[in-house]
Amino acid sequence: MPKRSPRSAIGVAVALGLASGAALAAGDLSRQAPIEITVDLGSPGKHEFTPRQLRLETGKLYKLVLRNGSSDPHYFTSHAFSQMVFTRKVQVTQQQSGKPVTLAEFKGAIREIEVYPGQSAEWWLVPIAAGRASDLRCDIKTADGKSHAELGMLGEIIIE
Ligand SMILES: [Cu+2]
Repeated sequence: MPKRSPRSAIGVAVALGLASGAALAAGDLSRQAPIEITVDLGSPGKHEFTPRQLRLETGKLYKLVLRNGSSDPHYFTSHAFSQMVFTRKVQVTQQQSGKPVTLAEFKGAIREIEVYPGQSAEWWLVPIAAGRASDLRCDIKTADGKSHAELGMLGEIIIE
């Protein structure tokens, strides 16, 4: 067995230290404690996103709660946003005996979520690119043929 000199042992320790430091810096960004942001999709009699502008930062985990308290279904659609985020999961939960119970989890790239009246969905995601997604909209049509977007259901997501 070759004898290792003290000098090379230090070299190995430094190399290992650098390697584990790099691993810590990278880590699994999708396993952080999430920052929760709630977006209201419509409100009784109004087709709008509240807030209509979201600001997120790259590298942080967000739990985007899409809550529909209105009496119409609504979409949360932004092709640009979908290209700038990594989706950990989309989750649907339900209150059962006062506790939230997860009904389903969806994994993989998400482009659009529809939330039914009185329901909500959680989009867990990590923004990976900075930019401005100005195409947030709901394209559901009302009885007279106008889309909710035409009635003002538009929004913007800024990732810094
Ligand atoms: Cu809508």
